[in-house]
Amino acid sequence: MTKRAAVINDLSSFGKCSLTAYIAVLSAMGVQPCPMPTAVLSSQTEFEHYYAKDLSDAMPRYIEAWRKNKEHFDSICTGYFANAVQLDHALDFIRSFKTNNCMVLVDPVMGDGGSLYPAFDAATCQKMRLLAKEADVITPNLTELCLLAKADYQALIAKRGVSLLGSVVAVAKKFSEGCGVIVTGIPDGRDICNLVVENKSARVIRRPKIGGRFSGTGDIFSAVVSGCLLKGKTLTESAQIAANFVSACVLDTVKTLHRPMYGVELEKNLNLLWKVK
Ligand code: PXL
Repeated sequence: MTKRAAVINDLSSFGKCSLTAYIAVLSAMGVQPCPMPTAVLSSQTEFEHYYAKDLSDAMPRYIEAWRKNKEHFDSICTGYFANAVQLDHALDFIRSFKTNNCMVLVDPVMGDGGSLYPAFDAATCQKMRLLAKEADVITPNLTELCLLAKADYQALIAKRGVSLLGSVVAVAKKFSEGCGVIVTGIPDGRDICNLVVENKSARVIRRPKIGGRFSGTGDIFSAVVSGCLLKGKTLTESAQIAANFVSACVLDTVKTLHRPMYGVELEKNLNLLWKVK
């Protein structure tokens, strides 16, 4: 039977992030995405003008309806939340629907480049820590890892090379307590690294850095990882496939006249995911 993933994330019309990324990626991988939108936005929040409709009130109603219909999920993936209350609803969701055969992936979307996104504050960070503790796998970027583990981002980023990666492994191990961690998008010279930390082991997945920062790449990465894990891949294999896919999308993007906040050339590369067995 086709596997199902509940995806708790926002729906942004421009930016190719969150639900638009997840729905495309999971569908291409033969997994049914079941979206629970946390908010609908005319575009992601980096655009100069955007409209956002908070769907906090809808979340408990989805949970109630899905509970009554006895729905089940092979995976639960969480992403962007518009406020701290939504994190309580997500915790409730996980406690209602997580079974032994259900993989929980928390992408602790909170910030990037050392700063928080507009909707986030200390209260949301604290709740995100609780949510991350429920996860089998988390996919923070460096900023988010530091927020989760209460580590100093500036001190970490000031280190370079082996020293930076070694320190990130130590922070990730301290926070994770058994869950798999992929720290995404760590800059290292001309490369961009993803660090897979699992059961005391650590692997670096290194790809050449192409262009600057693009909207949605973290969401595309996490979506590919969750699709791969549902296909039985290991965490390291999943991270490698996701890194290759994001690189292919970015490579196509920089060839064209592009605007980073509009995201990457996702659609024309989805065929690469059909082949993931
Ligand atoms: O890709 C992360 C993300 C998700 N959702 C919304 C965002 C962002 C990043 O800015 O604004 C609405």
